[in-house]
Amino acid sequence: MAVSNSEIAAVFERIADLLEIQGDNPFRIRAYRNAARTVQGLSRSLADMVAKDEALEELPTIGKDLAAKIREIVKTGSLRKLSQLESSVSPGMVNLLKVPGLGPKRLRKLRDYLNVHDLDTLEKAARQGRLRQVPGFGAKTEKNILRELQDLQLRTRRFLWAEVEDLAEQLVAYLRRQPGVKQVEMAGSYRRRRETVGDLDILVSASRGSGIMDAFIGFAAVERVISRGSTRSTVVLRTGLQVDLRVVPQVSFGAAWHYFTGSKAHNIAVRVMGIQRGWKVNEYGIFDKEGQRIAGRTEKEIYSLMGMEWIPPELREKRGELEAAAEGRLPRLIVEEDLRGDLHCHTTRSDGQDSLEAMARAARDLGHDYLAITEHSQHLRVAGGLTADELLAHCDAIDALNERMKGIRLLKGLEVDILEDGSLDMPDQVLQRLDICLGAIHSGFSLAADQQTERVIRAMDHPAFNVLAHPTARLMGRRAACALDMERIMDAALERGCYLELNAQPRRLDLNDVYCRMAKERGLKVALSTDAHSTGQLSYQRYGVAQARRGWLEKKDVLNTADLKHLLRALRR
Ligand code: DGT
Ligand code: CA
Ligand code: CA
Repeated sequence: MAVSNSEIAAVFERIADLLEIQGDNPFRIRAYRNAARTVQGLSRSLADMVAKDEALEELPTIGKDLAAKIREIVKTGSLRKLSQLESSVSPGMVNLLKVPGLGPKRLRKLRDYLNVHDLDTLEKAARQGRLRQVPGFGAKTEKNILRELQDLQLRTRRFLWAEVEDLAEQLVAYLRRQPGVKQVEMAGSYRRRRETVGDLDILVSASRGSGIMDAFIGFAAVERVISRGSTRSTVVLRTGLQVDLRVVPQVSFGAAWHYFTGSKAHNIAVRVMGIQRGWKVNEYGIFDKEGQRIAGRTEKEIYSLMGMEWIPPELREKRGELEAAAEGRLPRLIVEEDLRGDLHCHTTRSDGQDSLEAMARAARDLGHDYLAITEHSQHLRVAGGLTADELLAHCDAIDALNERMKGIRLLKGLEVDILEDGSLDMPDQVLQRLDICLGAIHSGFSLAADQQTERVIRAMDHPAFNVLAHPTARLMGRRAACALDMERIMDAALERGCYLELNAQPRRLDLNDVYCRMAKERGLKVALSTDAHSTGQLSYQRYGVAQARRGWLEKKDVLNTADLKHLLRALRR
């Protein structure tokens, strides 16, 4: 089976991590990270491009050297360069890189002073209060590291939803192609669209003697088999992702699908409702007192027997969905087609990989009515942030393209840094020229909750401010959310006519589901934006929509479901 783009991106990320530990050249490290991002955001399969002998060198950020590496990965399934690096860096050190706030420089210091060489020795040193004795480390850092270590343990072995998407889709398609197979469906957290998944759960119904288990174990991305039975098998894929496959009879497929979709809390609540009616509810169906199966073939049967509408999987977290379904007041969840445009993206003018025109065309091809161009401001130097003059020139370029190009309207925007005192990193008269102003925290992540909240509210006081971009600044698996009083921030946004973003980048998905719901309940609209850094990433809207649905959002709760006229009106404060 072909190597997926995600697998190639993961190889590049890993090389960058290892080089970083070795203290290699920062430009080289960045080149690998940029390449990983390009690969992840591509709309075409690299394996396909290699098979057709297309020029990979023409992709942004991919030079001759990286193109050769991609070919090697596609053709051999591995990369010699990575194996060499892996054997020269200890696995303990590699793990330490996962601790947020511990860059390679600090890691080397801890190694030299305290002989910290893996997570265990780090934890021990922190507990004994020895970290604070190292120059540049204090008691506060020590406490933060201990907290991060606990978080890390909770997070281990979970994958971003988007990271497993390719493989999950390929595996399901592969299983559906097997002879004798009647139905194949994904269940578990993947189907509920949680932002991360622990493992994949797949259900199959197949005719007797179909050999489906052999086919499953024979899937090319399988690395090892953990268990193998006639109705259940578990394997681990090359990426480390575990997959459970269960074979269930068609008469109880709906019951099994419901059961293995979860969540566990939702299931238990459904079972209790059944017991109250004198029924038995399990993965084989709903059974009456005589033991007769009274539902089980479809999920709809199960819910309707309980007197409920069918509940979309994204809502099955026992957060009031059963009551809502019983009373016929489930939300009409937003779908991708409701979105009319995108309010956050970057071009080559700051740290994006595609030109202004390419981004505009790609957005138009997706059917968008509008696209906001929102480069960084100069405080964010590493991302090519713009000065006032540069932004004004960029606005001219956007105006000129709007003149020339039909079928989409580009909005002049900016993702301006919110400085530590809450002021915006751009003069007022320049901000006035914009159609939309996003504000974002890109530094000072560890301020105490009070200060951080004040900082954000002060930024929203600025009359040009429209949307708080990726509000908590979290990067899943890499950086914890900023401490913020989100209720206060939402109230302040409402008072000022500002909005909060739901950033659709798979590692951000910020706001999370709970905060989306909190916004909806306050009547605060959310801007669902991709923050695309390439044309391919404009389709990340699907990740944002999934998170929005988990947060109970409907079309009316999302700012960019409005047409251009109403959007512009909503951006006027
Ligand atoms: P994950 O894999 O950690 O991202 O989360 P899930 O929700 O996919 O959990 P997983 O893979 O352990 O189990 C899949 C589903 O099976 C789960 O969502 C609900 C169901 N399930 C598992 N264990 C139990 C249980 O003890 N009781 C009930 N009622 N359901 C369970
Ligand atoms: Ca699972
Ligand atoms: Ca499982």
